[in-house]
Amino acid sequence: MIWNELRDIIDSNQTFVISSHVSLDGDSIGSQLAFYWYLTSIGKTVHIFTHDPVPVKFGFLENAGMIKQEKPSCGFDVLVVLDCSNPHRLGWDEYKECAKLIVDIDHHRDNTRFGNINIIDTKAAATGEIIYRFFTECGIDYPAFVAESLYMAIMSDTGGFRFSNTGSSVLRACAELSERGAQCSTIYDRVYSSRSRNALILQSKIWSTLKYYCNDRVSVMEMPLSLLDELGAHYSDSEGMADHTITAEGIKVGIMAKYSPQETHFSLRSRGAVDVGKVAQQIPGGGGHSGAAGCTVALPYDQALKHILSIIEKELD
Ligand SMILES: [Mn+2]
Repeated sequence: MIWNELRDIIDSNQTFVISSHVSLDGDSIGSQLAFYWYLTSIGKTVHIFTHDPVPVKFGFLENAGMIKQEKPSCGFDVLVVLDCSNPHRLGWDEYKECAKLIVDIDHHRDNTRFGNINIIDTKAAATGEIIYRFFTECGIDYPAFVAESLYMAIMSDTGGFRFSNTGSSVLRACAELSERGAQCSTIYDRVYSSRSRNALILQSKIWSTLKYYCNDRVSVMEMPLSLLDELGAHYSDSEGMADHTITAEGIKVGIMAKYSPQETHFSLRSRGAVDVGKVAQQIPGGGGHSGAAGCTVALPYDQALKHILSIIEKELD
């Protein structure tokens, strides 16, 4: 069984680095913290190094302060990469030199299987759900704050249990996490109802850019990155706006665009009519799930938007 292989690697090594993708989200943070707890609880030496910092709203999670923005030096036994479809998304190129072995645990279907062991379950709603199963199936008993991290991971990647990946296995897992002490409404409030005042002003500006394209089947909202400085807002304050793009009737694809003068990042959303993961994959470096995906086009916004709309138009027909 795959868990035996994983446990063999863990048992026969001592020093670990945990990491995840750039621009951390609830799943990447919750998964890393749960795995960090497990490794430290059995006496391993563990560091968490990520390219980007933990957004403020996730800072309440136990051990969130252990997630450091340092480049790992060499000489670790194992690099554990969680919730990251390919090593470029780590944000640092030296990943291969930093450890003898790579463990890759993920649920993205475009995962490139870059590890020495790859535990990829594309049916899992979150990487946190895979780790929950690891703990459960191996009889690993964990404290309430770890249940909280796992709950956070699953809640985030299901959009607060609204997305189509919210099945019975997700709800059963979360029922147990709740029994183990995860404070569901507190976590929800921290993530979805604790925005700064500047964040709401930023979001109101983003809402005001809403436009419809492709015979009202695609909706687009945009944010120039310069707006952040102007308003004193953080990049993470715009998180969640992509999910709003898909909420209007008749919309098949929602686009949230964030751009600098040189390049444009698109977050894509769909409710099933179009596989936006496939759309994103047509841009180098892009990818994701069928309902939520992302890509970066190395063009100014207007040109980049034309390009992505032309790809989506083909998928709509
Ligand atoms: Mn995830």
